[in-house]
Amino acid sequence: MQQIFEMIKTIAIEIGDLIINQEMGYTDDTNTTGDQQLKLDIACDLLIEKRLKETEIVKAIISEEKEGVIPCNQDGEFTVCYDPLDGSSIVDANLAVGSIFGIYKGEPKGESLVASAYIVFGPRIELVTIIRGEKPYRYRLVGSSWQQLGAMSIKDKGKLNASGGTQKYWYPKHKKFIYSLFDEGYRLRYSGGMVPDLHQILVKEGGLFSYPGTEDSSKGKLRMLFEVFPYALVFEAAGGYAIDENGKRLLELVPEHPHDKTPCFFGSNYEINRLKEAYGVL
Ligand code: P6P
Repeated sequence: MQQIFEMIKTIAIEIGDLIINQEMGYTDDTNTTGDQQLKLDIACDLLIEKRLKETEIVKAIISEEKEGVIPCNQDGEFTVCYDPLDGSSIVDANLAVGSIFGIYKGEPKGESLVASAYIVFGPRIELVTIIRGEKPYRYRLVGSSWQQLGAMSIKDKGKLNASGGTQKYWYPKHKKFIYSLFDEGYRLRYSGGMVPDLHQILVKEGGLFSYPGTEDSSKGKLRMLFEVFPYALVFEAAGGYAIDENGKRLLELVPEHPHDKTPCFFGSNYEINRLKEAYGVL
């Protein structure tokens, strides 16, 4: 697994350069999910594809920006599903964005996720890696070397409420629940980039990130293989919880299609129990 993590460190530095130097602007293309693609999306996707093909233990890759499975190394062991630059549409506002990697052994699904990693491109470049059964570790790029900042953990209760989705389309039970947290004094911390928004809850050791099903999109917006499962592994290993709208562990879900989405809730014990109560799945 370290071979993949080391390559992701190389990818982090190279994407950091692309974010600074790559010409912005949209292409005429859209990805499988129908999102219009930025030239930066394409550049990051091609870079990651190239680097993962050079990584012997990678058997195949699936990108959020492309349809289908791309074969890499015949003797490889792992399938890497990745979102090359999540939140790229907010780069023009100079907000933090990130890259997300799910490392699967066998058919990609929640239970075959054996490791994950994410890179945060913010005021500093940071990386979190995790192997199933171990703690998540946080690293920061200092000059050209990576400084390990220790294991990440989540407390029983936090203070942050990262509430995603268009409020106009929230189901009444979700709106009532989210506002009940604000009535308890939770602070809204939501940038529209799931990587920095989830990283903040992990670094601040608690809170809730929610991207629910909504009246205009019953399965929400976030994709299981590239976004949801990798973070579910991090949150559970840090002592938090990661569930869907039925109170089921996200890592028990099986997508029918590689780009399938799911409502998702990540957070501390207290907030997740409050959500289960509000959704009637306690
Ligand atoms: P909304 C970015 O496009 C993204 O996929 C995630 O990074 C983020 O959490 C979500 O969309 C934001 O979506 O509907 O809240 O603006």
